[in-house]
Amino acid sequence: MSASLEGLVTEGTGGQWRVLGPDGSTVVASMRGRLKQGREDDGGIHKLAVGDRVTFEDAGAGAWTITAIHPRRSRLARREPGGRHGERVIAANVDQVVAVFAAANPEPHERMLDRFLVSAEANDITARVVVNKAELVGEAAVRARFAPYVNAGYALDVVSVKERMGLEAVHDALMGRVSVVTGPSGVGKSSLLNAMYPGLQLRVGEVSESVNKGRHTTVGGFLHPLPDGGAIIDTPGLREVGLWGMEPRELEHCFPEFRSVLGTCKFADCAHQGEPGCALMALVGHTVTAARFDSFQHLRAEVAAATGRR
Ligand SMILES: Nc1nc2c(ncn2[C@@H]2O[C@H](COP(=O)(O)OP(=O)(O)OP(=O)(O)O)[C@@H](O)[C@H]2O)c(=O)[nH]1
Ligand SMILES: [Mg+2]
Ligand SMILES: [Zn+2]
Repeated sequence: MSASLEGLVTEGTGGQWRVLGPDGSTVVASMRGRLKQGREDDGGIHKLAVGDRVTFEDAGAGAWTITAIHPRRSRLARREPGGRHGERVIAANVDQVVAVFAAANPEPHERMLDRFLVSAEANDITARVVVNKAELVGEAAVRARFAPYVNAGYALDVVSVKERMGLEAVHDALMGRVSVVTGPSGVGKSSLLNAMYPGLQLRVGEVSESVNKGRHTTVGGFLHPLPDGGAIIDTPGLREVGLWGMEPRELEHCFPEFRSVLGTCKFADCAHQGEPGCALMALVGHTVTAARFDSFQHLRAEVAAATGRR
């Protein structure tokens, strides 16, 4: 009879999970059969994800079994296309999403940033924006370009790994929290994490996620515990987050700077597409930028098309 241990899921797909135990070592474990047979509508907790806290035990002969999944305090999930029971948990117990872009090389795409932020908002998870390679255009230019995000309420860190500028603020923001770090390839995510935590030794300058490209079932990621508490989760999942199953009404609330006027348009079903008395459109050019409003319209068209297909 072996003792039960508590651990943290750091990686896993295809039924095998890496679990970090209390002594700091990692074992490969599989879920006890009974857990696997849980139903979709039991809260989804039976579907294990990176970031989950679990109870596990020695099954003998080098094998380990996960016997319980602990309740989650949050999760980053995407709904599955076409299914109303469908949500796939990308990571569990996430405190924040850190969206990393480069000031240049590669050029930042605000539309993609907006998509990451909407994904975080839809899951009630805080998000912050980090812009690296600031030395390429200068800090002032970065702050000017990303001002709409600060106005929307997001924390913005302007950094340069190359010049070791701004790293301390990001370090403080990560400390003690579980952060999903995401962003396009080549912006310097691995470089940034290595600069703050040399022990991580992440590979730099390679397209590290290419293994997962085109495999849409693979939404697993890696959790790296941080030496001073907290962890970072590196997942390809968020990049593929479609906004399936989201209603246009729900999308509006995922833009924090829209919230104060939602529900106050002249028409209750206002789509904010030129209707008279639209309170949201009245903000464009003032507290809502044309670019963010444009992003909203694009995403709105996407969710409306997906709703129509269901
Ligand atoms: N100019 C400049 N280049 C940087 C800076 N930080 C990182 N780089 C370079 O950017 C390139 C990509 O860095 P990575 O850390 O591999 O980028 P990544 O975001 O982890 O990319 P993926 O793993 O593919 O998602 C490397 O050649 C780095 O040396 C910076 O502050 N300034
Ligand atoms: Mg990388
Ligand atoms: Zn309106």
